[in-house]
Amino acid sequence: MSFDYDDQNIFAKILRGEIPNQTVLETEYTLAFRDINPQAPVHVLVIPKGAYVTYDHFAAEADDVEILDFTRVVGKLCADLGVSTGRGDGGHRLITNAGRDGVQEVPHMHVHILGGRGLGRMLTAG
Ligand code: DGP
Repeated sequence: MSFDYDDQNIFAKILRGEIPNQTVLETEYTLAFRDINPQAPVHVLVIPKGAYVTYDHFAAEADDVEILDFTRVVGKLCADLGVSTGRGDGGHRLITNAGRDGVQEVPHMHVHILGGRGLGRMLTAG
């Protein structure tokens, strides 16, 4: 399996500092920032700094340290943003759209953290 990464995508430009973002958390391997078009009171995007198109690309080719860091950042953010499932917080939904059928808009791997209100059923038709 091979994955083609387009380094002109918006998130690559954000990582290069060419486009501003509202950073929530940054580590050596991972960046988290506010979605420009929030769909819920909490809507944060988490991206690896490496050049990965989709989650399956990341899972296949990222180093263990990148995957560990990304996973820990998502967990820390859920707590920091008040959408954990611990401490009586209300919980959250993680979404990672991939490819054509996943209706992925930006071809740099990202996970949406959504929460702060009831999010309804997972999928709607169409
Ligand atoms: P998707 O690829 O469909 O999972 O969604 C991409 C998301 O990225 C979408 O919710 C809007 C957001 N987005 C697009 N362009 C920008 C941008 O320039 N800055 C920020 N912060 N978010 C963006």
